[in-house]
Amino acid sequence: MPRLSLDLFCKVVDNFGDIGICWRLARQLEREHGIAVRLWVDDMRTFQRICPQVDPGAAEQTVDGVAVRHWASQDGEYTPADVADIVIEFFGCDIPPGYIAAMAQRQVRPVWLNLEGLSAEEWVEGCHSLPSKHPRLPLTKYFFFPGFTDKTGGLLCESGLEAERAAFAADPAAAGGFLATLGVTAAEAAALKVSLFCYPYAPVAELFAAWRDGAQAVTCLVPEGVATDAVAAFLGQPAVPGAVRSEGALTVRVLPFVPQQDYDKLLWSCDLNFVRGEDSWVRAQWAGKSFIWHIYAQDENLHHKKLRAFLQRYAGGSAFDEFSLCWNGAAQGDWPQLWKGLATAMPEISAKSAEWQQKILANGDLATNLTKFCASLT
Ligand code: TRH
Repeated sequence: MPRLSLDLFCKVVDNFGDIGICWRLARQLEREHGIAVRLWVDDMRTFQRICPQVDPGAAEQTVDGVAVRHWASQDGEYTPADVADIVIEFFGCDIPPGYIAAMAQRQVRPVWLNLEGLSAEEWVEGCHSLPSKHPRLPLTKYFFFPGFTDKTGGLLCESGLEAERAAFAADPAAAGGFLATLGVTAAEAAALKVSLFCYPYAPVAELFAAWRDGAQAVTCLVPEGVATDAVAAFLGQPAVPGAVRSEGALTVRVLPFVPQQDYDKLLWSCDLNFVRGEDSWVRAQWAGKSFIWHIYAQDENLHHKKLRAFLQRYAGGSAFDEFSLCWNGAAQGDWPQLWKGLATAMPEISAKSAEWQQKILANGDLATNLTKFCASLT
């Protein structure tokens, strides 16, 4: 039987998350579900940042078994033979009109999905898998929502991830060895290790001051390009990879931006991870360590509602909630006190993570749920 084919269209909008999510999904569908995936990406340079094997100048290439196409324009002629069995547009990106016309001409119409962004809000359950008929053509598009309950599409999680993480955790030299490749010294690694990935408007300077004046030694590892103003202000020099400075109890070190597969190792190597957006937030939940989420800001503080919906589901406790709300500007607090509370609660928060993972994975992972949903429509 021929393999199922799938076209995944990804438009990169000023961040790494869109391609981060699509790349992860494409690889998993290819590897674990035997689907012939073609990933269409408009911004090959951003793709290359998370996946260095990518040649940003190539119109077509195969990376890690996945066919990658540079999605250079909305123009172009397509025939029904160009159209895959399953077509996914990520986050409502408009796929080329010529491609849509060819979809309508295909004898067996493709399954067409719009893969949406992740939210813990309740309304997601009501919208997941809803159909939307094309106004003119004989085509139906379905909305597929990731989520935290069995009435949603679940979260991206590779089948071997937990075994990989457990093997890393069981090897006493693994974390130190990995961090050493990023320039982290043994003395820095002996402190409480924190990775920092957030948007530029996070209260980083306030947190740095609390760490600097605190009793506990903290090493904060910041990938290049993250919170550059606050990091450069602390360093007293540009925030380039290798830049490092200690003051009081705090050491801040700028790391190179690591390939996506190494980003998991960074999360596994740290005691506390600050993550943002969607993909790093989900990875932090699989990492089994304490984490704090910086949500992408939206108009009228819509993101505060989304944050609260997650905090309620996650039930990480009052210190976790207070810190998270203040980190996201949804409340005001005293940073030394907030940090003291979070540091005390960290063992409890990370101990809870296995239970949380079990609960979420009971709903199935996103790639598996997506393939089942597609099969149910054919
Ligand atoms: O880049 P982001 O801010 O993306 C977000 C989300 O997609 C969100 O849904 C969207 O609305 C918003 O953008 C506009 O954060 P996110 O989702 O965590 O994606 C970051 C990706 O970058 C993730 O795949 C991990 C990867 N990464 C690396 O590969 N190396 C690194 O060093 C770091 C820090 C991240």
